[in-house]
This record gives sequence, structure tokens and C-alpha cells, in this order.
Amino acid sequence: MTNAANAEVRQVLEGFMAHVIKRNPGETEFHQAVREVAHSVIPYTFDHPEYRKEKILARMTEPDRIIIFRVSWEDDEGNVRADRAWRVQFNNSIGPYKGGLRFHPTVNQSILKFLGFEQVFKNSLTTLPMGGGKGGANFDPKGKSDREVMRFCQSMMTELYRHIGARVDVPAGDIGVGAREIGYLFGQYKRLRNEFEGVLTGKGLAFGGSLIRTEATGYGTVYFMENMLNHRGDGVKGKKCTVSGSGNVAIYTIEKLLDLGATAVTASDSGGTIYDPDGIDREKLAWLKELKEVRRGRISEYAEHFGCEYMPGKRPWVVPCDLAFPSATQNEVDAEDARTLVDNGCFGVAEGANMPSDTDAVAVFQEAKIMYGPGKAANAGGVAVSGLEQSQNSTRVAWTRDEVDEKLHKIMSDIHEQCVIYGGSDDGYVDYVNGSNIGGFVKVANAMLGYGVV
Ligand code: NDP
Ligand code: 2IT
Repeated sequence: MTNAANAEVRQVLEGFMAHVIKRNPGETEFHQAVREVAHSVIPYTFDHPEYRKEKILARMTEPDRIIIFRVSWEDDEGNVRADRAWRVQFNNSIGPYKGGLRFHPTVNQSILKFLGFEQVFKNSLTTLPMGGGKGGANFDPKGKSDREVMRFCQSMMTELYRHIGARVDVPAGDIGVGAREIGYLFGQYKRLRNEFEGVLTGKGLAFGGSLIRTEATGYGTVYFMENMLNHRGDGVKGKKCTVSGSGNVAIYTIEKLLDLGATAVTASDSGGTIYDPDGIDREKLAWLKELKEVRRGRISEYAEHFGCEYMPGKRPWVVPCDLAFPSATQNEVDAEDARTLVDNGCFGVAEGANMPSDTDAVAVFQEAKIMYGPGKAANAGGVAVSGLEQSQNSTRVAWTRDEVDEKLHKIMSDIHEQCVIYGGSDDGYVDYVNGSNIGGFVKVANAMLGYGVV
């Protein structure tokens, strides 16, 4: 591009963002997610004027609708509680809305809009027919009894059920929402509608869940890293890895790293990080699963039990590694963390979490030209297997573990391929940010062009 053309692109981009910020005041996470996509897509639309003429990207930043509602429930002491819940139905151009539910005290509209927006592109990349949505509540499941969580979920579904359906909107899990919560939500939906349908994914295996859905996000993130490495003639085997978080995504990332002969040396939660230089082996991982999935304990207990270092209040990025897997939450890697990682020799990042690297951290990775796989590509395996769960539900079949894993492999490699098509350059470097943003955009944009002005 000439200097004049570059200046024009920049001007359009800044004007576009000014408009987004004005229309969505204070929603900083949402602005961040839109800016990252606009950086890739606006230059692309200069070569594809039909998208600009029809204002496709601008229309994509406006959710189809947002449903906000009160969830009243009673705790074990008989106190009345009132929380707030949302469902952001972002875009259903290529399929029913699809995306998780997050239960966390920090949940607000900005966070759910950023997650819903990202989901539109991620779901498009999976190659499956899924639109994008996200929801959740500012309910804090920590320290609540099973019965309290059940009452909350039942109350939430008593409103949510009117807005969702197997052909309308299909929620799943995210932070604070796992198999237990999906069970309670599905049970209430079924009772209210008197219909047994695939309205949620991540269900228990006894009632329509898919094999490998629990593992899919972590497994898929490692498969994506393997694809990025294979593209450069390397592989995951033998690499030392840092992983953040100790929830669903982190645990199955660590498991797949072990399967492929790599070593994870860290895990974390909101309290701090454990550093186990010997690596989290199978026995320790089994203990960690029990700690997090059954006892719902803290990561500091791992350090006490196995006698390794615990770094309270710290994130894993100070630990030298070859590969990093941020798998906890948004903006958990800042520019300083990114510089530390790169200076310590890290040459690959695959994001299991959604938007874990902030804008400045992404710039550090890109300037250093390390392999950087953004969440919408790297962690798409979770929603992809959700899509496979929907297919199994609607055809009333159940695929084997191997069948689902094989399809997951294929989907992750197809996503990688799309990134290379839209983000590759002659010197072999792949810009996975541009690749995933443009790759995710094109299919949704073409559907929107087909629909006319709606
Ligand atoms: P879980 O609830 O199972 O685990 C979340 C983990 O992240 C916990 O270790 C938690 O620690 C930590 N964490 C959460 N919030 C914070 C915070 N504000 N600061 C520090 N640590 C935090 O969630 P998942 O593993 O399912 O999700 C993790 C990430 O992966 C999220 O970004 C989610 O959006 C993304 N993701 C999840 C998918 C899925 O299928 N589940 C699919 C694709 C992406 P603590 O217990 O202390 O809160
Ligand atoms: O961010 C995500 O992709 C998820 N939380 C999974 C969504 C899903 O519908 O499986």
C-alpha cells in the first residue's frame, strides 16, 4: 500500500472506532475486541468495496439483541438474593446463536458483548453452521452449595427458556459454568418446555452430551499449537510450557501436552501460580482434576501437597518457557508479561482463554514475530465440539471418542489453514491475528450480503 492509501485506512479505522466508542460508552473490553478485528478487516475491505458499501463490519458490531433480566433466588440461610443475567444474541447469519454462559461476579454487559462479538468470528472459523452469542450472570458460584447453584440455575432458566431453543440459540459453559450447572439448566428447560432437545451443549453423557466436549477446548488449543509448529517444521514434543488457570481449559491443555510429550510447569488461579519445575505429570494431573472438579479447592493446595513453589498474587509469565498457554481470563497478559515471555525465549503462544493478551501484549508478540495464535482461532475446539454435539442430538446418534477426536483434529487444522490463507506472507510468517479475523469475517459477511439490508 502507498503512504496515501495507508493514511486513508488509518483515518477510516479511527473514525470507525470513534463511532463504536461513542455508541457503547464505557464498554472497554468490547471496544478492545472490536478494535482488534477492525485493524485486520478494514484494510481488507479496501480491496473488497462491497463490504464497505453495505457497512457490513459496522452492522456486525451491533448485536441483534440483548436480553437482560433479574434472577431472584434464595440461599441456604433463607436470604433472598437478586442477581443480573444477560443473553447477548450477537449474529445469527450463518446459524443459530451459539456461545457459552459465564457466572462470575465481574460479569457485565461490556464483557459479554466482547465475548459475543469474538464468538461470531470464532464460530465462523470452525466451518460449522453456528452464529455467535454469549450470556451469563454476575452470580458468584464460589463458596455456594450445590443446592444454591441449583436454585440459581433453575431461576435463571425460568426466564432464559423463552429466548433460546435448538434452532434459535444454544448456550454452553464458560467460566463458572461446567457440567453441574449445565445439568441444572437443562433439567429446568426440559421441565418448562416439556421437550427433550439439544438446547444446551456440554451436557452430561447420560442426557445427550458428546464425548470429548469436556476436553475439547484444551485439546483443541494444543492441536492448534501443534499445527502452528508443524507449519515451521517443528512440533510440541519436548517443549516446556507455561499454562495459566486451573479450570476446564487449563486442565485439558495440560493433559494434551502430556499426551504429545511436552511438559507443563505452571498452573494458576485468581490467588496465584504454582511452579513445578519437574512438570505436572499424570499422577499430579489426576490430583489436580480432583482438587478443581470435585473438591473445588485452590491451586495453592497443589504446592502444599507436592512441595513445589507457590507464587501468591503472581501470574505464570515470569517462568521461562518455550510455549505459553493463557487459559484463565481476559487481559491476563500485559505488555510487560509479553516482553518477559519473549526475553526468556518463549516462541509460541496459543490462547485457550478469550482475549487473554491485551492490545499492547499482542503488539509485543507481533513485533517479535513469534507464533501468536489468538483465542478465536486457538480455542475454537470447544465450540466446535459443541457444534458436533448439536449434530449428534439432531440426528439422534452418539459418535465414539475417536470419531469426535478425529473431527476435532480436522477442524483445528482447517482453522489453521484459513489463517495461513488470509494471514500468510511470502517470507513464511503467518499473521494469525489477520488470518483469523479476516477468515472469520468473510463467511458471515457473505451471508449478510446475501440477505440484503436486514
Ligand atoms: P473455569 O471456570 O473452569 O476456570 C477458570 C480459571 O481461570 C480458574 O482457574 C479461575 O481461577 C481462573 N480465573 C477466572 N477469572 C479470573 C480472574 N479474573 N483472574 C485470575 N484468574 C481467573 O473456566 P474455563 O476454563 O472454562 O474458561 C477459561 C477461559 O477459557 C475463559 O477465558 C473462557 O472464556 C475461555 N474459553 C472456555 C471454553 C470452554 O469450553 N469452557 C471455550 C473457549 C474459551 P479462580 O477459581 O480463582 O477464579
Ligand atoms: O468461548 C467459548 O467458545 C465457549 N465458552 C464455548 C462455547 C460453546 O458454545 O461451546
